[in-house]
Amino acid sequence: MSFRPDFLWGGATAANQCEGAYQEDGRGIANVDLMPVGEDRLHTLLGEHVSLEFQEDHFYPAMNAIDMYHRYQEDIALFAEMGFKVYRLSIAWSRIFPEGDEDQPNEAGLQFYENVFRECRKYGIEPLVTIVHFDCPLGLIKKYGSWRDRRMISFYLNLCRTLFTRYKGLVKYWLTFNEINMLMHAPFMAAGIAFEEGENREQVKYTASYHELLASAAAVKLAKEINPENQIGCMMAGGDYYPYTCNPNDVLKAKLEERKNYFMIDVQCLGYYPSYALKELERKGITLPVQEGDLDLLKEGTVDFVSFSYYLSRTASADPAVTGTTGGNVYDTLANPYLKASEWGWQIDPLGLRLTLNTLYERYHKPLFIAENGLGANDIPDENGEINDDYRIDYLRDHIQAMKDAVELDGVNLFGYTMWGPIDLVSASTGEMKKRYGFIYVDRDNAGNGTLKRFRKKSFGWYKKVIETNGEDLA
Ligand code: BGP
Repeated sequence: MSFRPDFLWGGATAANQCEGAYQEDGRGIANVDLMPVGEDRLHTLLGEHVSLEFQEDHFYPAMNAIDMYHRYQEDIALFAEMGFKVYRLSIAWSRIFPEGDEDQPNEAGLQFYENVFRECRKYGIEPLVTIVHFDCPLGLIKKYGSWRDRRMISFYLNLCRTLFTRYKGLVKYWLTFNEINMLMHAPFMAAGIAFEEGENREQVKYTASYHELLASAAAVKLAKEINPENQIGCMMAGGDYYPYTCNPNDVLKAKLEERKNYFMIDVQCLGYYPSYALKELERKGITLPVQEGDLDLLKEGTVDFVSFSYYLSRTASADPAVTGTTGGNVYDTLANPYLKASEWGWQIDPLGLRLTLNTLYERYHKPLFIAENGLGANDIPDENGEINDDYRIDYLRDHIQAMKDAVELDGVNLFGYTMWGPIDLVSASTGEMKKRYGFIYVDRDNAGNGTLKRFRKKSFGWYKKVIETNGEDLA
């Protein structure tokens, strides 16, 4: 057998992309609610000219999403039917602390997640909880400017303390921040940073990321204090960088690009800022607001395991004459002529997953978990209303084979896989519904029309068999 017998197979979602019910049971507004579909989405997620109020002529898909808030029982039953061992989901921070800085949590929000976890447990599904999957309560953005302000650490820790205490015995696996490096690429979407006129954006991003790293380290310590059984991971938007050619300049360029993504999880895994990052800060004239005790905290709060999302590899060239970019998870990359791409331009590279697993394992020697991987496609029901998504099966089969190779041939320690979006949900980058990832189809379109009815795609039965055979039968 390639995969360990207790390998955690499952799927991953994020609160704002599936729950909806954005104002129900005391939930507050968050950055993720304020990202409209259409041409204003991109600058908003980048933190430029962000409107902190809803605008009448815009459609905000997170408001209702796929209404999982009311349908979680039906959805978890479908996950259980596929044999899920794990379900990765996130907490909407503003359900628990509607403004973000209250002393006391909102009981209705806590009860909702307790119900969800109990529902998972009913089927023997292990919940894996992302504490923050991009969201930040609007109150914290307006009052403190979000993660630029050090006080965010204590608000975040309030949330963590509440969750670790309330769900002790129900939840054991936690991720402190989803795709933590995304803060550097999409600061408003990933961390609620709306830039002000004339401010030094690089400084803001590095300060905010410093605060998140301190918060993450403190959360790891707290989780262990509350329950030594807790296992805490970091989470990175992953994918190796390839040099465009074997010209050493391209090789160097690829390494430099890669570091921009690694420096944050380097801190979470190693417990200190790597020397290349310190040099980079020095060159840029950026200072970190270090206070007494911070560096010890980073050392004491390293993670137990490393999780990451993998959709694509990236390519870098030192030669400005090499142009031709293609879409990628939020930010573009040079197109790799050896690879095909999805309808959204994300290049499909299963071998890149094996390479990335190896890179991460060699870098940190910690257990690995693939927290996201999948294919966004515009599924069209056939004349019988069925979705024959063989393209999705092919994509997932090739990626699972690659991770099998990483385990079997390279000896990588991998303990779980949650594909992204087991049920169709709102796309983070575009806000579309038609960019579908699921095994389960949801009847809803980009404008929010549809019955919200769920039905199984062809890939549903395929994944069920993969789980049943612990990844042995991928046919
Ligand atoms: C990751 C996010 C997810 C998810 C996924 C797919 O960056 O963690 O929230 O959405 O990408 O991206 P998209 O929805 O843009 O297709």
